[in-house]
Amino acid sequence: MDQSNRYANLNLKESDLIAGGRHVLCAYIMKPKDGFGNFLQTAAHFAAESSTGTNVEVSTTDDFTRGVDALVYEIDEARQLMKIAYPIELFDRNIIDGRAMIASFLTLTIGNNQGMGDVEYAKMHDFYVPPAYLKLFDGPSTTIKDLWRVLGRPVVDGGFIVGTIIKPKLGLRPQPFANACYDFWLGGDFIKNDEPQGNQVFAPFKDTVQAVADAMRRAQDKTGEAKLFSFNITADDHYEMVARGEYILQTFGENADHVAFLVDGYVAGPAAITTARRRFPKQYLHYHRAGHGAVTSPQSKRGYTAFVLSKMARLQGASGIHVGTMGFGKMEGEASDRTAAFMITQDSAEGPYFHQEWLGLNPTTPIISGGMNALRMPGFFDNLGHSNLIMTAGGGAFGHIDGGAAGAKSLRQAEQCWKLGADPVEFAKDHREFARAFESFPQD
Ligand code: CAP
Ligand code: MG
Repeated sequence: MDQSNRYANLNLKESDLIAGGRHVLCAYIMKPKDGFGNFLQTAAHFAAESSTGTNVEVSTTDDFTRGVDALVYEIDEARQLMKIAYPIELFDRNIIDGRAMIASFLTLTIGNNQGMGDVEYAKMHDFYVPPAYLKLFDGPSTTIKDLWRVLGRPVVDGGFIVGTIIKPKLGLRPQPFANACYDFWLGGDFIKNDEPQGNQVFAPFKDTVQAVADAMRRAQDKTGEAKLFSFNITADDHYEMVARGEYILQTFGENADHVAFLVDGYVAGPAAITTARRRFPKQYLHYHRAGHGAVTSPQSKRGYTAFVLSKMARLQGASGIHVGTMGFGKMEGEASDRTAAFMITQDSAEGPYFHQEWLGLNPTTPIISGGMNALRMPGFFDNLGHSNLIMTAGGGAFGHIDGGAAGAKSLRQAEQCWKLGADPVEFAKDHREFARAFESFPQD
């Protein structure tokens, strides 16, 4: 059934849609399946299935429903590009407070349309949020400024936060885990749980929390510096997440503001992010994106990009999100990763297809991680252009031949070397831990 006469209007101008302020705009790369409709017909069917329609006309349609149809307003078949305008009235809002929800945004824009019989593939590469809808999202309640404040640094350009992930990824019992924390904190600032670490039988959660709290107190006393820990509170059950967060804050006591909460936001979903954001608004909300590659990988032609994931995370209120290493680390990366790192930080930013004004919504920190070590950092910072961020290096710290503390110091020295524009070989002559990184890690 050709629905292009109803769900497409190529006379609509994007500038008018933006000026009208009543539409979310989404850009997709889409390929129709052979043997069905042409590009426009398939795009229109995609818009129908993503808003008010189905595969046949229904008798219950009335003028009002037609008024909230999603509309294809731009296509470029050669680039497989389609842009769809979604009236913001389509998106579900909370009954408790009228706030928006990412679950609804995804259900419509990346929902049934991912499995349509006449669509070979479709992937969202960018979206635009108008002010009337943007203001309904929570946005971040804490930012990197809160971490810089705890670290006793300037809250503007407080600089590079040297972080790690306690490795091995799993298997450490509570005391060896806390010992690794103490060791790293002798040289570093920030430690995170690895994404699967929680309440494994060999590392009971409460024992680990108590041991880490003690290690933090000892490391702070030893160094005279504040230290930070990002605890994984991810769970299927909202009340489990709350119970974990409450126990951590109670145990850390006077150091409660040294604690961030990590949520595996892709696998646990938007509800888990919002649980942490709303129940613990004072804690830095660390969005780990493990699993995102299933849809965001450049190899995937379905789903959405890592850029879109990062933009949704800022809307939801992530204080920081992993944005990849743009090919300088071990994980897949692409040019739009760099765009994502700016989109989530700036108040006025360009995306691959849309400009976005964030209207004062708090920024989200780029968290750089994945195969990073002292040797890979200068190239990475050259690419990004700044180091006002959190970098977590697990192997890059505990893989250092002199241990975690030396690994931490090598990471800090690597950033100093980049900032000074110094020659790494010359710089290494006066910085032992950085020099020993050359013996610890393969030179790419
Ligand atoms: C990094 C890491 C992070 C990845 C996630 C890991 O460890 O802890 O989960 O950075 O990827 O488990 O691999 P290493 P991304 O420092 O030892 O590589 O940041 O791209 O989401
Ligand atoms: Mg990890």
